[in-house]
Amino acid sequence: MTSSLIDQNWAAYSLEDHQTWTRLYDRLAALLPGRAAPAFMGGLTALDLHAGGIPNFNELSEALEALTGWQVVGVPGLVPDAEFFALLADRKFPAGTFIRRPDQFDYIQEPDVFHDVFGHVPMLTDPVFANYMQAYGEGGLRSLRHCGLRNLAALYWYTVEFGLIETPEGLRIYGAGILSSPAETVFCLESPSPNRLRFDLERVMCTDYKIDDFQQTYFVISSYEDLFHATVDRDFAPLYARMRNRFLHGPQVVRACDQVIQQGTQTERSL
Ligand code: HBI
Ligand code: FE
Repeated sequence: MTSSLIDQNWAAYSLEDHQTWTRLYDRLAALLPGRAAPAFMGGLTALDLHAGGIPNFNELSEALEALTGWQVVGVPGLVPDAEFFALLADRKFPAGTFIRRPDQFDYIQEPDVFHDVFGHVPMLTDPVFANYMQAYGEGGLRSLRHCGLRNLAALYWYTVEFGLIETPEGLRIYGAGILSSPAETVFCLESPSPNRLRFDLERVMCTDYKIDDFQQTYFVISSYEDLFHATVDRDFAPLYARMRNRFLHGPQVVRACDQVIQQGTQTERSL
């Protein structure tokens, strides 16, 4: 397999690049207390991620490796599925090295260094979540042989990117797609619009999702242990055979068998 890995070339970032990081960081940091999951907040602290500028991947990897054995490696953008899964299975998280332009401040489709590092890397300090990410990579490689990629990708979407977790203090965010967006960080917890449903593996894997707007449904896990065991203790082959790479439910649907925490009004959209 050819490799997409590139050097971060940290010294080449401009002052404006670092300032974009700082502005994004400051805006998110003010919103995180009481909204982000404790594991995410702990990760920010443990890795000393701060508003000072774009982190150096070598230093970040050293700190992360000491905690959970993960590393952060540079990529130019989206990498092919098989390579993406192989990297996760090897406990290497591929992070985009570029940063969004100032005019893309609120929304960008390709994962940049802010989304990948600020959004994803803190959760990799949690030992159980770190194991889930590796298991996801291993499952991803198997999904390619079973034509299950589309259904497995929905699992990534509704957990790693847009997941919520229940805590004694209330719902909290652990999904990187939310935590790198100031607007969705507030919307996902406070808006009456989206559904908030209890996580169910098979339900999630056959649910379609929006990639260009706030989510219409968020799935809530009870713990990272539950999420890990729901996936590793399970043979996905029969699931893939049943689902056949198709989605059965639209992104806004609430079903009679769902465990509903809150049924959304579906009245708010915005990006
Ligand atoms: N590449 N850099 C990068 N980041 C991703 O999240 C990513 C990817 N390639 C493929 C991919 N995701 C999908 O296969 C998964 O989301 C399922
Ligand atoms: Fe992401």
